[in-house]
Amino acid sequence: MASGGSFLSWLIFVFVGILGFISFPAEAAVKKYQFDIQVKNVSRLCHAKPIVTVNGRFPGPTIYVREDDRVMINVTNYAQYNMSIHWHGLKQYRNGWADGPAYITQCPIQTRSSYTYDFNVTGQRGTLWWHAHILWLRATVYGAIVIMPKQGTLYPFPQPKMEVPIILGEWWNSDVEEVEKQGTQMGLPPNMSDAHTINGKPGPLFPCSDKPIVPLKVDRNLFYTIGFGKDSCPTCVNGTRLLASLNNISFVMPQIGLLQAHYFNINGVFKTNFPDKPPTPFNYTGVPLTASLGTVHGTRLSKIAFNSTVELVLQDTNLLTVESHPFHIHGYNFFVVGTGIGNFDPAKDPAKYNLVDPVERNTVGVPTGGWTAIRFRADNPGVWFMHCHLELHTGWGLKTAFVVEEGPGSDQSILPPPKDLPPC
Ligand SMILES: [Cu+2]
Repeated sequence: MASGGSFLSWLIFVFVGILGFISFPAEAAVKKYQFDIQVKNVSRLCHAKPIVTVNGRFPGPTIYVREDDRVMINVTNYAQYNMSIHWHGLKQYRNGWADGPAYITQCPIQTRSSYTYDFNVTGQRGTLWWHAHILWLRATVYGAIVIMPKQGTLYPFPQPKMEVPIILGEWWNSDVEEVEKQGTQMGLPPNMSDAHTINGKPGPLFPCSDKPIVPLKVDRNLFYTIGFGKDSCPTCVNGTRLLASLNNISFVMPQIGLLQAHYFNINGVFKTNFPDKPPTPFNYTGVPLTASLGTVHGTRLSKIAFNSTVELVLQDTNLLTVESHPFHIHGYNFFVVGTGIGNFDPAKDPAKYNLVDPVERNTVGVPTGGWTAIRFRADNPGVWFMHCHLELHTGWGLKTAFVVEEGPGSDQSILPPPKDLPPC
């Protein structure tokens, strides 16, 4: 939230790039824009209210000009407030008439009247912004001005691939002019804003915002136990060596890439019989289990249908000892919907999942002697590694991979391998 002191403080961060060059051929030395000042209903944080806008947009339109252009912006006021617009940072050499502050360089544009801000952009480039310069209307009446270099002149930095103006602002659920009036009556700073905004949006953690979509319905439930174990090792000092496993399977690295084997249908490299749950359920986090658990070795993967929704519960165990493991999945971000200590309870724990605003990650810590539940949509075809990111554990076999099938669409199949893909 904004403090009273930073009420209506604004910043513009801008990444300037080549899109402007493409979108706006520079032969036109006069750039004309029409700004209609309109009241429009806009909703944020579940609160709809009428706000003053330019052309019905919040934030307003981005102005693209080139250094040395003449710019003519005709402002027509259809709102009930008087209006003036300031072109923030433009030097307006000898031309204060186009600067905008009400009662300083002009009288405001009255309702149903127009005024054309007519100015040259000289000796400056980069990204600035424009905003209302009367009352507190700049809370909603603002936008970016991108000044590109002259044709044939480059920016003083390497050309970026694209351009995205990022405008920081604030949102009040109440009418901003009313908020200001109330503050004045009380003799105090007005109420703080209800949210900061980026390009007019408060972000996914606020109510009624666009949110990343967590799969709510699960097509495939996976439950993988994480365990340590011992193998016999005649050449080792103790005659044994440590290993690690998922669902009691310690992964064996193949001799060629699994993705190649899958793409070219090469048999004998891996099997797709990785079990969806441990072969024998037990009290995973009870007393340490040291007996032989018959851990098997294999290059076993799990096949996942294209675009299916997957829930994977990673359950730590007390096989030899409990431990915390940072699990990483390639090819996807996933949502962490739940976590807990002890044994995952499929009857009770899902009811406690966070399906509203779970974190989206590519790596998640499975707590010591606990579990973590993640969800993702398998919309990326290919072979995707999943492993503990502690190299020691990975080396002991704490890994597997998903074979995600292809979809029917033309852009839902694995791309052909590059020609210089290294041979094994
Ligand atoms: Cu680990």
